Amino acid sequence: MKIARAFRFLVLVSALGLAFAACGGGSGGGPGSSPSAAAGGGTPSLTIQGFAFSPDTLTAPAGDRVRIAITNEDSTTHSFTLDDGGATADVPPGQTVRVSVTWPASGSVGFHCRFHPSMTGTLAVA
Ligand SMILES: [Cu+2]
Repeated sequence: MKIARAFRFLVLVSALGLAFAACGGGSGGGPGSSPSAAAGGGTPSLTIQGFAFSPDTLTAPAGDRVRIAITNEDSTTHSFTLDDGGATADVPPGQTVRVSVTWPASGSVGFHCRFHPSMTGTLAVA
């Protein structure tokens, strides 16, 4: 009984994951990589549009390893770069890039776009 319920939940989560993947689909040939990493408490997402991060603040528990999906809806390359240098990734126009980030132990850490320093945001401890 319990197991059946858990299984159903897993199926639902997988379906959601597929829907997400389908959404981001550009011109075919997408990465066929396994979406199994989604099993760690959800993947927060950031959208870049109009030279701004949305939302500009993400929260997670202190010290968590979190995978963030960043989608660039502008027509120029942006980046997601932690102010403390802990992670960086370029995000080409129209694409979604996933970055693994270790959340700060306390307080918050800023992030920015290395190409456009006026684009900023914050990772805050929940
Ligand atoms: Cu930028």
